[in-house]
Amino acid sequence: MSLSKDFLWGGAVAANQCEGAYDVDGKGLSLVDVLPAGEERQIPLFNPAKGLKETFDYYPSHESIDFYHRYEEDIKLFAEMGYKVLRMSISWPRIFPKGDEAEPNEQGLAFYDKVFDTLKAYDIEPLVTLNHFDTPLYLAQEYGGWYNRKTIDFFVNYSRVVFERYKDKVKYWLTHNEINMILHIPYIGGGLIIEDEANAEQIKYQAAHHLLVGSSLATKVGKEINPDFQIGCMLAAGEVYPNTCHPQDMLAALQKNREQYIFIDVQSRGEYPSYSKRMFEELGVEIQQEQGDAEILKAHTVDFISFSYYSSRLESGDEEVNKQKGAGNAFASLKNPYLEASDWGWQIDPVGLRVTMNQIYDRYQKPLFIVENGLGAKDEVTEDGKIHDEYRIKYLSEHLDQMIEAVKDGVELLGYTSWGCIDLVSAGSGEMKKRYGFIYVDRDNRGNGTLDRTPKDSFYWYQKVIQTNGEDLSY
Ligand code: P53
Repeated sequence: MSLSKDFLWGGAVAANQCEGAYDVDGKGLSLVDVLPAGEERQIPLFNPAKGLKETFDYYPSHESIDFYHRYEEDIKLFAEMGYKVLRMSISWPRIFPKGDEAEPNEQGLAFYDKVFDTLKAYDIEPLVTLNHFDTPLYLAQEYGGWYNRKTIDFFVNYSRVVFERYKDKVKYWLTHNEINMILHIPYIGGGLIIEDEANAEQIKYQAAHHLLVGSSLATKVGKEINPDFQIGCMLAAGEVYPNTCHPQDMLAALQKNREQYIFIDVQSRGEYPSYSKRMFEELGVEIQQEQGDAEILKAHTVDFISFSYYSSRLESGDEEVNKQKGAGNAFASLKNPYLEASDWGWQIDPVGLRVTMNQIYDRYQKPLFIVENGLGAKDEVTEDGKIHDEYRIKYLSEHLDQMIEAVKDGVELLGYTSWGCIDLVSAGSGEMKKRYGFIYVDRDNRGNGTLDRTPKDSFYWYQKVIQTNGEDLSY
């Protein structure tokens, strides 16, 4: 048997993409609550300052898949698949509607008590992200989001409240989702509304510094409240390959990889890496640190490294060649001739998962947790009322196969949660039709549909995978 018997199999969702109930029981507005779907969403170019003055006719997050009212039914289905873990997030503005209040919203706290109690009834361990693209909108508008150092205090206060409240119900925590995404989608990653493009790098890296200090301070507080907490960081991963074996391409790939790893280097090793000095100089970035920041970062590092993996990427050392990069994803990449791509242009590379896992483990030597992986695809309900999603099964089977190879290579892996285990709103495009789930949700891009849940073929396949602890990936 390749995986340990307590391997944590499960799925992942995020509050901002599944809960809906956007203004119910005292919740404040989240960053995504003012974003429309489709073309107009324009991540990372969307300007919410402008968006707020306009009104869009449809906001996908307002109702989403209504997990807020349907969590019992959904968790029951997760249990039927055999989940050992559910990765989820707490909506910060449900607990602190504006973000800067002294006292939390009790109704928000009560909701997550009910969710955790339901999970416990099915023996499903929660893995909870404190900040999954969910800084309160008010903090973005009034304070400038994470660019403002005060946001650290608001975040730590919020973290303290939820750690205290759920200290006996939750053991596994992540601080910020995909911390490096602040460089690519600064609005949903950090509540940054960047009007001064010339200063964009400075703003993003300064905000990232605040995310890092906030993460370390939250880790400190968490460990004081319950020393048994396991607190991790979260990287949007995917190895960057050189476009050719030209040495300049190799160098460019190395540098692109460092752009991803830089924040995890801090969260795992406790200090900015040696290459950061030159990198910041060349970017014209000067990070304002306060006295004591270095000590805080050093003292409160993470217990494990979690990451999302959808695709590898390709980089050239020749700027002319890099101009051919396709958007497809918030991560622009050159086209890899050896790979096929999803309907949304994300290149499919199962071996890249094995490569990425080995790279991360070589670098940090801490346990890993794959907390997102999956295929966003269009599904069709056939006449028999079913969803035959063999393309998704194929994608997942090939990735799990490579995941197991990496474990055989010696990588320590705590668990695997596929992304969007139930269909939910896409972060990048706001669409419903970009589906990742084992469970189909009847809802379209315009918010039509019954919201009924139907297990897809992949549901029964994943059930078998979990039952056999990954021994049987066949389909
Ligand atoms: P969607 C790209 C763009 C936006 C968010 O993405 C992303 C990525 C991929 O790295 O990150 C994660 O929904 C994120 C999830 C998100 C998922 O990727 O655009 O943590 O919230 O839904 C998939 O297809």
